Amino acid sequence: MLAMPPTQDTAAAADTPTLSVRTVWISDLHLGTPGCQAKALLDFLRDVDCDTLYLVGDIIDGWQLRRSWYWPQAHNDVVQKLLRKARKGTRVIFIPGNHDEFARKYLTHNFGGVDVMEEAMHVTADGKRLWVTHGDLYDGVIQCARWLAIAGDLAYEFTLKVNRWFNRIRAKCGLPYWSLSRYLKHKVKRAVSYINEFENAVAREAKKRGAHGVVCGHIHHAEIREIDGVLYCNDGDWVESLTALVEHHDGRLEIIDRGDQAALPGMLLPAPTANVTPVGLPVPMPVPAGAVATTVSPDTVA
Ligand SMILES: [Mn+2]
Repeated sequence: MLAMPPTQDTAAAADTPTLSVRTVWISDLHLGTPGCQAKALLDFLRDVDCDTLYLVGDIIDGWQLRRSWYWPQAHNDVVQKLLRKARKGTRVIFIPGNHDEFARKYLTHNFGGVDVMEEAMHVTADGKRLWVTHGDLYDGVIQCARWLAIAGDLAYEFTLKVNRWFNRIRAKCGLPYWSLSRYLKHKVKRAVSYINEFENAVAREAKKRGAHGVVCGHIHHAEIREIDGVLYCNDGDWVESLTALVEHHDGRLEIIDRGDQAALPGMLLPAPTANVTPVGLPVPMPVPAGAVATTVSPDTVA
């Protein structure tokens, strides 16, 4: 386990949670990548107090860390904050995703108070049974064409990078933020049906398990809606949309959106960014089609 740096204690002592909820679900933090918005995430973790915290996959990005090591202090701070919550009595459950599949070797283990589980069945205060899974196991591309998933991941990373350069130039010209990923996603019909298939598949699986609903991540698009009688909840991500799913003490579910706190590294822009875009995915898209874009707003989906 990582040692806690001395600065951390002082920082942690200043914590004054302003939001008290029963449960928090976050996923797709992608710690270990430049895309991870660790500062905004840390602020959120400081603000929230909960009985149970689910880390719903793609927490640490093993795929990218293997390619090149990237681990700034802020990412350490996030890990420390999570472990601290576990020490202070929050039940922390980690359900690995595809980017941190290395952790699947440790299912049923407990590390520093964090339980590692393949999936979980959460019961809300008002008795709803919610099946919790990252979702990649129901993603056809990841299951059937791993090389394609990795290619899609590289393309996504590249698009984020291009997007940052592009908007830096726009900012210098006094133009507002414009999301390349969002543009691409609307251009790519296959992305829409791909997302649709994913959502339907996890909803079907939840039904099979006798759950009232499902909580997942993976596609980087937060949403609560009903699919064929199943409550579909996606907690979004901390790369672009900066969202979490919470359960209030009465069992009510809500998406917390910290998108207005997005910061693009190295930019002088005040960032209205993630408001505009709950974008894309680390998700494996057929490559030429603009591997980037996989989210879609409900109104564009049949
Ligand atoms: Mn994933």
